[in-house]
Amino acid sequence: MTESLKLLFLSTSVGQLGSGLGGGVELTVLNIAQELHRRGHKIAVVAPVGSVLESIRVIEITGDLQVTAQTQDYNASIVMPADAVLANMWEYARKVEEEWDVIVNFAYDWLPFYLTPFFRTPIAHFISMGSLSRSLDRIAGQIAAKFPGTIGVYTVSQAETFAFADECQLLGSGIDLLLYEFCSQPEPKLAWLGRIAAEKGLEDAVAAAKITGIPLKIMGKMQDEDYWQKICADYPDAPVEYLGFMTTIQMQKQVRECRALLMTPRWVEAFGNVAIEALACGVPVISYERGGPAEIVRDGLTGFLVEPDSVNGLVSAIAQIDKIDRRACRSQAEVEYSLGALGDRFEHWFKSILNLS
Ligand code: HBI
Repeated sequence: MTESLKLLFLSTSVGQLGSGLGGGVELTVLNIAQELHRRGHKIAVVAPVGSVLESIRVIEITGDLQVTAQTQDYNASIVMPADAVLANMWEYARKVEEEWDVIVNFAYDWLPFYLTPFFRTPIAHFISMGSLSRSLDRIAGQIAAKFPGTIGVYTVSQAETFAFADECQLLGSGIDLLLYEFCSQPEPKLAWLGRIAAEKGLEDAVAAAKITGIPLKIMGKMQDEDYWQKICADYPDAPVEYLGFMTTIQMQKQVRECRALLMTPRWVEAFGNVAIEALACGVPVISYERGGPAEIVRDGLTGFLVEPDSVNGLVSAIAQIDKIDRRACRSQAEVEYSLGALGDRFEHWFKSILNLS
């Protein structure tokens, strides 16, 4: 048993943990907090008021949520609301920093990076998306140079969107496999999971459902209502159903019965937690060969990688989906994406920052 570390996590700033507004990083924060807590480390998570994180201690902070980075222009100025919850979260961290061994930032925002040199306690930054803004690229590059080894990312393709790719610790992701039940006999339906927003390319999955006539079950946070309404107007008779934002248990009950998960990222998806959630249920993943999913899916073995933005590519992959052995999907999740493997990578990262490993 290694000595236990005291780790203060500062959450994403765009929504309460549990709301789905924080997308995949919400699951990442929960899984890492739970796994490191299980190993005996002391964990607390600072997050916007209203956040819930199962059995993990949450310190709730009031204030205005941050504007989401992916809706801003690359050259946009840094936006800070008047009573920014992000600033209030870091004001709290400044007050208590002496009580912690490492402060871990999960917000994709300029401020935590800017504040880093003013703190005595080491700060680890987990960057949860690819390059989206000049201001973040610049400040994160400065921190990567000044504090080597303190920047963590999910995947190689995500790191490569930044000039400081070589300085990034590759941490991947992982899930609690006990929550996902293998299904060997799927029903004739497909799944699409994720925030309903333009960067996720949902319209292509809807188009593929229309062409194949196979019902598509859509689950995830309704982030951009206008975007969804436009899809419904463009594809009025596509066999699709929006099931809303669900808990992991509810979501996997639906997904496990599907013949495949469709992933249609328009952007460089940093990881794609939904891909490993599907694999854990034995569900093959059909994804554009772009970003994180391209590093997860074993083409022809646990799903298919398709030419990016090609609806016809999705359609021909769907036609071959029975070639995939669903047990191979589950075993890939077990071998590569367990909580234990994830916990090892993060524990090693924190200890290397403290020069303990
Ligand atoms: N935008 N400004 C900002 N800050 C975040 O922490 C943030 C975001 N957009 C999306 C997001 N976080 C998460 O949904 C992704 O990191 C997964």
